[in-house]
Amino acid sequence: MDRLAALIFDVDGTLADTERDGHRVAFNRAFAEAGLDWHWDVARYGALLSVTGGKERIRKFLSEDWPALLQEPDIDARIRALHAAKTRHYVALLETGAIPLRPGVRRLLQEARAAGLRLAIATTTTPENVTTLLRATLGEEGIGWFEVIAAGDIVPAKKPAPDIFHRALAELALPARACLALEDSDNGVRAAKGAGLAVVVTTNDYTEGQDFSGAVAVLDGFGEPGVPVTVQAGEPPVAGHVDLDSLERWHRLAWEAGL
Ligand code: XBP
Ligand code: MG
Repeated sequence: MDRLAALIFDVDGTLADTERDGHRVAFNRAFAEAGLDWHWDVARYGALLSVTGGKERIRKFLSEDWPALLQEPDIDARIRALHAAKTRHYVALLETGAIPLRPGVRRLLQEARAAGLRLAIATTTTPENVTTLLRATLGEEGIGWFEVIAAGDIVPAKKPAPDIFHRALAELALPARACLALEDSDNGVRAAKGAGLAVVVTTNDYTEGQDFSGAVAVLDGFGEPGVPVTVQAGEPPVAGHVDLDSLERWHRLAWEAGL
């Protein structure tokens, strides 16, 4: 069995709770700026999260509420423009420091770095959203903590397709069996599993209760020393919170169980 050499993190919902108070707000600001009376409330946005990718999410919304618009010849350009505005609003919101990392993330990243583990990102979101989040939360040097940032439209198919994980593995030049994916959603688990990766899930308000079959562990967060996590599936972390020992153990257990 390969020793754990790299952690591959999802961003939205895993590194930070970005969806409800970040992406959703930015979409609504872009709609208002364009003079559209569309508004995605918390529940509607949760339903739309079944589709990953912002442009794809707008298209899904149109198919449900404004199907005739999808027939218009300039619709692709209009979606692209709306999405570019959304990215502008989202980046501006991140720059205010409004979205922190989830509890335990900074500690875990520091532990991994101290132990010589390599770090990568595999996400469907736009690359500048990732670098802005890392800069706003970890500082400029935080971007360099991640050897690989695989993001957005660089692959043809977004999660649940495995493409973005294949891309991250290729850039790391590591086999899937030497890595562990950290995800928050059913789409993320399917994508990671599709690329042959062991995957640990930390849920959030939008993803709890989803089907995480195939994940080696499902928890309600990373926790901190003295702030234990609740375990929904898999072996509980010995320390009570997610640390490097627990990640190495889950990685080993996944491979011993034949993934
Ligand atoms: C995250 C997403 C993203 C963001 C929006 O999925 O679905 O689409 O909501 O990002 P995951 P963009 O965490 O599984 O990667 O608007 O930049 O596409
Ligand atoms: Mg996610």
